[in-house]
Amino acid sequence: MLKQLKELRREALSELNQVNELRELNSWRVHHLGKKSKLTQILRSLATLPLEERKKVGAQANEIKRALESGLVEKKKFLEEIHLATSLEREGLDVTLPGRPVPIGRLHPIPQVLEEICDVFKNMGFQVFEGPDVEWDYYNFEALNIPQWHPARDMFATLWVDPEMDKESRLLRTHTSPMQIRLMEKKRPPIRAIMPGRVYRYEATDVTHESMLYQVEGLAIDKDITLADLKGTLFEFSRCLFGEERKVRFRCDYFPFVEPGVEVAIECSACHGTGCRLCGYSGWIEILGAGMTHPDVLKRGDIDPEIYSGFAFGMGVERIAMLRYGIDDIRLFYRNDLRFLKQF
Ligand code: FA5
Repeated sequence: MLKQLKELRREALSELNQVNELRELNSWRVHHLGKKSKLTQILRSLATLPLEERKKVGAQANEIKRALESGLVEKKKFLEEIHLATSLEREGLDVTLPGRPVPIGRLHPIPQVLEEICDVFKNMGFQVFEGPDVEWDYYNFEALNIPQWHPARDMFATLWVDPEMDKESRLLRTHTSPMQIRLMEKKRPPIRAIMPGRVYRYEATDVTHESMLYQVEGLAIDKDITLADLKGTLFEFSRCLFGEERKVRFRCDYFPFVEPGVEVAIECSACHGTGCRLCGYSGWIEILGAGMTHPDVLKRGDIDPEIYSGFAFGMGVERIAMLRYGIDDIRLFYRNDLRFLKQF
């Protein structure tokens, strides 16, 4: 049994030497000093041995137990120190390292162009007003001479808030023109206002169409306002944004809330008027609808059309940004590709 104890001691201490981790050390402890270990079993069997042998074996077994226990304590201390040192090294903060640069954010190109547009009109004496994205049928359609039955409703593919439940017919505004009525209800002429905001259309996207876009509505009401004032204002706008050289086209168009109505297009920036995919091979990109405010619309705003006249326009900000920066696909603006957005 003494020989067996000697072998046990050698084997245990040599295994302890190999241990490199605290988890392994625990397994070693269970194996060599635990209740089921050989050493414990020998210690338990001492009572069955004859007295002389019991003394010798007992002394040796206890000496081995103490040696293993002190080996365990030392090894544990050693491994804990190593563990602490490596985690300090890993988590340590080197205050001498240079700081990491924080990337500087920038405005998305659409708000940038929106700001430019607003500045041009502010310089011409227009004030800025804003209104709700969720609008009533009355402001978006009825008050603009587009009653329920009117075919012009088809011009605006509408997203209704809840067509089944909502008896009051709320919708996501399809254009910024409802702001014309809201403003007339609040302000008396003379009015010179621009009203920027988001509008929504239930339509498929392509290179020049998005389902969510920004518009800037313009409204001027005063005595003796004429179509010449509208043309002058829009030509000046184009001159400020696109320069003297860029061609502007005025054409008749129909909107129920203006009479007469016009459509304004700018020479395509991609092909300079020769025709390309972007402009549908026409050489022009339509940027806005406009016209002289319809007398019935003025009346709904409680403004006397016998005394006052006005003009209004509604322009697409994304289309203007495309022309400004020579971008040939409107969908790039909202794809959130940083490689694209970082260029502005
Ligand atoms: C209107 O929205 C009228 N409210 C404009 C108006 C205002 C007319 C005041 C008369 C008086 P229209 O649907 O054509 O009109 O849109 C105006 C401009 O918004 C267009 O010229 C175009 O630049 C832009 N636009 C319209 N639909 C889209 C779309 N799906 N994607 C991108 N831009 C669009």
